[in-house]
Amino acid sequence: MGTGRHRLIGNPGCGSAIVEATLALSGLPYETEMLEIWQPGPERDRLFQLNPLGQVPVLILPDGSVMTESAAMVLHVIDQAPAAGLAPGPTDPARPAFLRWLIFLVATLYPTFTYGDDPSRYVNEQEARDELRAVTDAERQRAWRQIETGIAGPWMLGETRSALDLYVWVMSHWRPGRDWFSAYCPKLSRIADAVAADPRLAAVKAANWPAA
Ligand SMILES: N[C@@H](CCC(=O)N[C@@H](CS)C(=O)NCC(=O)O)C(=O)O
Repeated sequence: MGTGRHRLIGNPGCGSAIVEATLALSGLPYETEMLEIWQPGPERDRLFQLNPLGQVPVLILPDGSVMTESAAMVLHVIDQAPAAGLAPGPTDPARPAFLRWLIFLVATLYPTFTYGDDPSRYVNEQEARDELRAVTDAERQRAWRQIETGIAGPWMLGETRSALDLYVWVMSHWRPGRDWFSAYCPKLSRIADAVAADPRLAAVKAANWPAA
């Protein structure tokens, strides 16, 4: 059964914040439902019913259908709100770079968290777990540095703001953290700061990082 608006399932500070920020800037009506995803219980059970991977974000569309994968959601929201300035249009010269970095963020960078956050899911020995954490942390830093080198600023797409900047903002809160970005990726650090200062995102910021 549809509710007439998009319903975002998430957890504060998680990747759901990327989609929440995208929805906030889109002007589309939406609601959020924050679930306890890390501890066993009915909320985590609900998440697994919606997404067999047990990951947020999950987006329930107005017709009641369920979507997973943040990049798919971002592209879907952009389709629904093409005038919101969240991505260069199909014929814009900046479009290929938008697609490239969007896929890079979810296919190269995000999995370093998937495999590094809880290595005990994948390997048994403590030594192997420590190694898996270390190599995924190193791969992530390499990926961020590649982006840093590949962009001109002030935004991910130069003069064109886009949803890519929202990924940078949210993910800059995660390992290796804001201080590392300031030290090694100053362009990305400035993007994160500029997005954080956007008054249209004040509610998203307060909901996801209440102490910040
Ligand atoms: N490819 C997914 C990755 C989503 C993901 O890894 N989400 C994390 C939170 S940031 C999660 O739900 N982790 C919980 C778990 O793995 O148990 C996307 O882009 O949406």
